[in-house]
Amino acid sequence: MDRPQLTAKKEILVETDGPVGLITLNRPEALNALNHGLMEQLVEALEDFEAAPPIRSIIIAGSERAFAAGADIKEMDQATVAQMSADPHLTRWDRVGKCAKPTIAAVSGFALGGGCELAMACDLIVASETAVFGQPEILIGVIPGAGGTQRLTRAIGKARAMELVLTGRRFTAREALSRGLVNRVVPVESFLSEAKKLAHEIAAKPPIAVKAARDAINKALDVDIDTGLTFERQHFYSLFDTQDQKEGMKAFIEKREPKFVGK
Ligand code: DAK
Repeated sequence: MDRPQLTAKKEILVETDGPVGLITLNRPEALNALNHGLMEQLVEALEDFEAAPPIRSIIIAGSERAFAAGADIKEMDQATVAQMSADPHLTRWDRVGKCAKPTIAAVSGFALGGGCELAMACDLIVASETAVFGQPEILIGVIPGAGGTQRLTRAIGKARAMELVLTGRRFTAREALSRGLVNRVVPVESFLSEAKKLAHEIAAKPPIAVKAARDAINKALDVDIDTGLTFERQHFYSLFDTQDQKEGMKAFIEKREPKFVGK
């Protein structure tokens, strides 16, 4: 996996850059609207990267014009309740937020509806100055259905989430940054390279500790403080069973860079 590899899967492109896996959404004719085929391929690619030990972090990117303009409206306009709630469609959407490796959304252009939800399901978001976020589902007679009401509310608070979801108003990358929804806003020409830089930085860290940190941070959103602190402490102690903890502390004492092996 040393050299970049590129695989075309029709609706997505899959590439590796050393320890970083890159999934690029590839339906330009529909602004990367997330249809069943794309979601199926996206989850397949995520699972392949999860199963590949050399991959330590994963980027999900769109194009400059669109990260994703939402779920495919043309695929669901005539759907019944039974069709909408049928597996595996639903589980595919949930799968992204449950990825076992760190995920970064590289967002430029439209990130609307399911596109915004897909970005929020990732651990981190790098946005270009042209990124436009929004949950416009109310404008087409529904509400966010892939996490928008939950993740947006946790990220920016009830009052702001309420306003954005009830009006369907779009918001800019700068607004998203000021509300804590995205990690950084960068010039459009460098949104992917900045996401890669961040992905490589995380990929160089001890992976078992990275996973423990992600699990503990995610836990903070779901449980009371005492339960969260207990969870954190258990993960902290468990890391003393890893070679990377021994190496990390030894390297500090010996004043050298650590060599992490993922064990
Ligand atoms: N679905 C299907 N096609 C789309 C699309 C979408 N979401 N967004 C854009 N397109 C298509 C357009 O139809 C057009 O195709 P043609 O007409 O050329 O064939 C092409 O992409 C270019 O779009 P426009 O011509 O509209 O381009 P503009 O620059 O004028 O406008 C826009 C760009 C992004 C403002 C506009 O396209 C737009 O408003 N798009 C829809 C945005 C939206 O409402 N998104 C939310 C969709 S609802 C769930 C999982 C997921 C979801 C729910 C539940 N479960 C698992 C339970 C998610 C729901 C949603 O996302």
